[in-house]
Amino acid sequence: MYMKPNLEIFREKVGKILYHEMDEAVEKSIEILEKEFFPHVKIKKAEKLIVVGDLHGDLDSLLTIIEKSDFISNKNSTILFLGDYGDRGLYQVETYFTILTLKILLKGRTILLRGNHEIFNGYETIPHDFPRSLLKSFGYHKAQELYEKFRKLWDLLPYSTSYNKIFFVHGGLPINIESKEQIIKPDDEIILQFLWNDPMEENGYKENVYRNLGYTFGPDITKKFIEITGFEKIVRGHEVCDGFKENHEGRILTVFSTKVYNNKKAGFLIIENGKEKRIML
Ligand SMILES: [Mn+2]
Repeated sequence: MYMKPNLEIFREKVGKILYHEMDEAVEKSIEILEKEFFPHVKIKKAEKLIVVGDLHGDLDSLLTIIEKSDFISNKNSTILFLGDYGDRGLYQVETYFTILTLKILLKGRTILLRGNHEIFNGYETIPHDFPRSLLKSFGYHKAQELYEKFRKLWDLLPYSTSYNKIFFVHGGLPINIESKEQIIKPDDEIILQFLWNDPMEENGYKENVYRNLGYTFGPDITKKFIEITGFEKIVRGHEVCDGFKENHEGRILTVFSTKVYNNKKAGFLIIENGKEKRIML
């Protein structure tokens, strides 16, 4: 393990990450996350918050964000990943290796939320080719061992976080929130919706037929959530768009940080001194 995360090393390691290096990264991350685990994490003292949406194995976008945001050298910055690290892209192993190294070396400044691709309660995503990318890198038996450890690691990732009046989650707002307590200690049904839900522009909710799981939720549900919790805005990932998308009169902001989808652009968000900066890659 390196003393300081070095972007050039992450680039040079493409295709060359050894089993024991990956295994060590996963084991150490589990150790840290076990001590930290809480379903909802409050970000307290970040002067600059860097928000990264879905990555899906897009190492290049990840390293570009780390570089452009000056995350490593700016000690007053925190990086928040909104989940969906593996599946789809060509560099899933490298992407995990990078974010886990950040978690290990800069743990207080690195937050990894859980996305729906960090399989929850056996609800598999389509695609789920992460096991195959482990297999390609490490061979059958070692890939299986590593995958078991990843499942353990995913169970230790928080479902949501907040920073001042902003609430962050991978998918969306549950349709049945009645108290703030349900956010701090969500049950399995709420967690599932945090990971899978999407906003829609008409009031009410519908079954999320596009995803086959969870719901789409309307502006009335967002309004109610804001009234109950006191948050003013929700930032999430999960949905394919050109970097950013607004719903519910700007109360919901989607951030999308991967270029693995054809013709889609990627972006990331910086929140500094109460101001939001949207940056395209
Ligand atoms: Mn997702």
